Amino acid sequence: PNETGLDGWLRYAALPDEFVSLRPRYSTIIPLADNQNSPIFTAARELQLGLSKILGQNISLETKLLGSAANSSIIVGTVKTFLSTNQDIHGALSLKEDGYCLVCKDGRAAEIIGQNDRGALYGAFEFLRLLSQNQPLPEMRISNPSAPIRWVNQWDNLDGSIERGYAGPSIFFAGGYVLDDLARVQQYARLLASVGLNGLIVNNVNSNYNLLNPTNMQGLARIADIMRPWGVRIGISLYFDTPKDLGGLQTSDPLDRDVIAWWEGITSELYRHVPDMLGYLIKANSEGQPGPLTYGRTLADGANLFARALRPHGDGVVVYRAFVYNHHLDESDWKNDRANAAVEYFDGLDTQFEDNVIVQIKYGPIDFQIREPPSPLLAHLRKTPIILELQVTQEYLGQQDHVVYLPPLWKTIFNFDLLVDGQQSLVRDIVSGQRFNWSRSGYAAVVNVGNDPSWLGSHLAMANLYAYGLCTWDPQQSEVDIIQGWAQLTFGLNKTVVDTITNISMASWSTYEDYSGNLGIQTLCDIVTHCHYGPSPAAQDGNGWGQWTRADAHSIGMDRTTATGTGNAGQYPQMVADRFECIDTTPDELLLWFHHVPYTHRLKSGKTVIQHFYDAHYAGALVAQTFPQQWETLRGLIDDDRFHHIAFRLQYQAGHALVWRDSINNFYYAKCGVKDEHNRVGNH
Ligand code: GCW
Repeated sequence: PNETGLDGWLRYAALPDEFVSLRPRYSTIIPLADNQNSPIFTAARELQLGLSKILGQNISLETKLLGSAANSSIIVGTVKTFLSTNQDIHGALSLKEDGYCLVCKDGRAAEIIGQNDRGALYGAFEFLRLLSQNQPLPEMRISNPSAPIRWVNQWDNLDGSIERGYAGPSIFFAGGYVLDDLARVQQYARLLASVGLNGLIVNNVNSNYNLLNPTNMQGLARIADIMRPWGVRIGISLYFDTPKDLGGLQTSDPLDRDVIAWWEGITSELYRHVPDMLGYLIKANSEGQPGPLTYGRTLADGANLFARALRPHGDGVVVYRAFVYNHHLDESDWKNDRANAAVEYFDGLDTQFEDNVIVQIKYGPIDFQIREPPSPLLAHLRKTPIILELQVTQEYLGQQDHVVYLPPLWKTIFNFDLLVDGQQSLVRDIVSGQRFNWSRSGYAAVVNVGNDPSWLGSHLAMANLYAYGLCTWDPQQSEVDIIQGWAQLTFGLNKTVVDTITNISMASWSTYEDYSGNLGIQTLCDIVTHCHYGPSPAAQDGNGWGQWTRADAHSIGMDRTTATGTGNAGQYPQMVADRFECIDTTPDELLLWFHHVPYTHRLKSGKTVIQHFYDAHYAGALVAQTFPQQWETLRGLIDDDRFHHIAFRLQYQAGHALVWRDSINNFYYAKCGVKDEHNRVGNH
């Protein structure tokens, strides 16, 4: 058996005999499609594979409906192809893009009807998921995604390295070119499709113009060809100065006629290679990258340049990142605040973008911290649709060496009510397009898989990729259900296994927050060496990045109020702004994000800030010590390879949690001199 992890949660482990005997025997699988490359055929082949592994049934594929055999067949197709065979498909007519309808008749035959061919594939994966989990098959189930855009962003470089990748080199590139062997890319597309993800940006937002050389264009075509049968379309990140640096032009000014013509040419060339390209992702005027501001133009001028070049070629979009800020910010000015940057830079631009521009916004105003409020920019764009950017890669969150199951963090953002115009405006309803009537909006997550057999460097971290797909499909799905389902698919149905993985995962985010940065102070990891790993509270001030805590001998926290601080609280809609403006109505977990207070300030919990720091660090480190012990109970219940791989990481994490605890506690004790009520800190 393959226990290396390449199949991730798609292992299709055999069900125990007593369960298999209760399942129907299927006679045939019938894909209703003409084109062998259609995801409908992929669905049929996947069903064939899954049924042979899960139920031990070897079932043939037929391309025609065969009279009475249809009674025990699994038929997979789209609304259109079902209608063309004159079948009654009742409920499926109301499906949304990418949605599917599962109909399992009398427990014998099954129909999997996609709104489009991707939907058919998603329905097939759902069917196989239910079988693997030994759940009953539904008489009829309709399922639609919450948003049309459900993408991943790779931060892969042409040389094969991966920015913020923790699992070996790229599966896409090496030595400046697209790899010859793209077998892993196909396996990756399968994983993405299985959780409803439909797009992928292939290369790092810190992009390299050589991506557009002729050899790499052919390489992009090969990547697109491999992913297409899985319903995953590709797009690319562009380097703004490519006209100058690759095209030999004098400028990359977005309003220059030659520059415009140059991008039009490149875009046509790209569409010749990738006819269904998603479009472009642009990081510009950010962290030293060139952009329209370099040429005295607006961000909208920059985005519209690409939007117009894409327009003649179909439904391509420009995704323009809102991550624009000055990374040489002066901390001595108490009004300066990186968290204000996105709203300031995009001020007044909402109506200036072409209608195929989408703005991609990181979930928080700074940068993927352990806890942030939602970005205020999420409440400012009404006409321009958005993509919410998450990270599956755990850049600041332990880099896959610490287990941090992310949906509980994501839910704090999805469920946040921004109260735009005083009306309910949950972030998830803004992102879905519902709140402002957008037809194309959704989610992207940075997913830095590498060629390690575990994909992310840790088997447990794969729960976050699985969960990301399920959350974009339905952001209201319970995070407990998601982790239980993932554990069953990945490790089998044993209850101890599922419960233990669920317990560790559900405790993991708050545990990591407890032993890293509390009360909204940010993660407190090393930002000086730029590695973003391990405790380094001193690094949080005196840097140009604007990731500050303003900790001195007496007080700590960013004053982001309008009255006395940076005014960031005032960037939120009025009712939210009022809440964050005032200490009494700011929740404890975001206190230091919005307020600068003495270490002895009392929280709503009754504890002082500094005592909370001390206690949380002891509590978090203590919980981390239980992870290896809990895991130990699974010895012999799962395969040895993965057991040891995870045991090793949890043991390491338990140790590193102690390093975190003592580094942070000793640092703040040395700064403020306030004693720990329980006499633990400073007594070593
Ligand atoms: O989180 C920061 C990372 C950079 C990254 C940047 C971005 C790709 O530290 O590595 O660059 O954000 O999102 O553009």
